[in-house]
Amino acid sequence: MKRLFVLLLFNLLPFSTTASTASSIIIDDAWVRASIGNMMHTAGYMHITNMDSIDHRLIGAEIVAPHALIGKVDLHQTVEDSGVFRMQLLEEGLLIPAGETQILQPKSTHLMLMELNQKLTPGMVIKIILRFANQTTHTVDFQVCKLHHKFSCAIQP
Ligand SMILES: [Cu+2]
Repeated sequence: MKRLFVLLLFNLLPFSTTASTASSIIIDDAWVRASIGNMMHTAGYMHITNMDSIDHRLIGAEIVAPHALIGKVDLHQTVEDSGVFRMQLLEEGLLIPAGETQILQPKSTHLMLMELNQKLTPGMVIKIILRFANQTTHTVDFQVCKLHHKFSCAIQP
């Protein structure tokens, strides 16, 4: 029986090697800005580090928890156009070059949480699935924080 178990483990090894592609992406400082007033949209931020030797691309995200929270998530970038800040959809997703970190932060690249059915208040934790072009996913806990310049209340991993 013990021998069979060892054999099974060996059989599983090739799979775990494949799955390591997912862990080559490291997410830190994930937080979502608390809702302002009656706005039913807000933004999410994080640092995405690609430890891999090949580029990766974040192509989508969706809210998975809390269960009662409904909303749509897009990838946006903020661009300045003659002194006016506008948000643009990143239609081709966000490239995370090999060995580099992409920083999603206020007035820059962000996750846009829209059409929310409830307000997000400090202390809440929103679970979001990040989808990458190589078909791997990453489920990340985003701490809801008040907006504070260059500060996030995100839980350090
Ligand atoms: Cu936006």
